[in-house]
Amino acid sequence: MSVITTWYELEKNMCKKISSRLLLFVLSITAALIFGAGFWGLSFAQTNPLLTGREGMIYIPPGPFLMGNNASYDDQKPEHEIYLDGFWIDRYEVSNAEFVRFLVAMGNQVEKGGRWIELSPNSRIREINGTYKIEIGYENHPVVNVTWYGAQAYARWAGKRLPTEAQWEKAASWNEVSKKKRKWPWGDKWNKELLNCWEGIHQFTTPVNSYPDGASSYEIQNMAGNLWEWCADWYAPQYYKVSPYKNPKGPGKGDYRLIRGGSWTSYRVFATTTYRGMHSPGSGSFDVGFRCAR
Ligand SMILES: [Ca+2]
Repeated sequence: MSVITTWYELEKNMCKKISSRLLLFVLSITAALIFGAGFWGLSFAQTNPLLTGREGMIYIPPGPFLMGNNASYDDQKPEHEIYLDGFWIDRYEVSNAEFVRFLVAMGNQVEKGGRWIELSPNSRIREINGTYKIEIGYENHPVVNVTWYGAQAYARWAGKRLPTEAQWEKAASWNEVSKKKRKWPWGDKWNKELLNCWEGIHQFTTPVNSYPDGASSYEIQNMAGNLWEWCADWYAPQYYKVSPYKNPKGPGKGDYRLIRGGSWTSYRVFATTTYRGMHSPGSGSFDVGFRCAR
């Protein structure tokens, strides 16, 4: 051990100690940050692999799934296995706040004879002095009165598209673990407390993130109730008899587009995961909204 004999040596020695401590401190902080980030990234991915990647969207893995219901209306027959590629779908219905951002950017354009959204009294959005305002308290409620063309235009603007009917049904009904489908998103037992429908509390819409206990197995919310949701496909009652096995996209033409999941105005049968509703694409409604896929 060296003996410090002068102030100069003492000072030099202390500087060395401080520098090495500082270096050690910086190194340990860096290591902690790297390790910590890795740890949280890993644990996040492990606890919920479906929620990684894209804000507000959930990944539905590729694979076969059973579509339709032999125990229900004729247009849901026959039950048939189809295969879907993996896809992303919005966890929530599109909200008034989201749709207003689109209106501000694009305006409320006319397509196929009608405005993208009908700003009638049912809508919580108002056009005031050339801009769009939402009635206070309804920002996070799902947007109503949007035509199919308006929903499609929003999806395109957002870099997304409308889900196909098959994608919607898989996201609402399929359970990856049991490889079985559910009658309602949460399971096979009816429970009016798990959705916004006519049989429960039905005072118009509820926020898009309401009823988390009624979510599908993929944790997608309000697929049953709140609002019917536009799908990309034309409606044809006989389509399941001729549907292709891989990624069906519906018939090439029709008069009505599919809507799915029932709404705040619906009884339980319309809120099932297999019920096929239809609506004229050029008109919106106070009980029809949408979510996007990609
Ligand atoms: Ca819904």
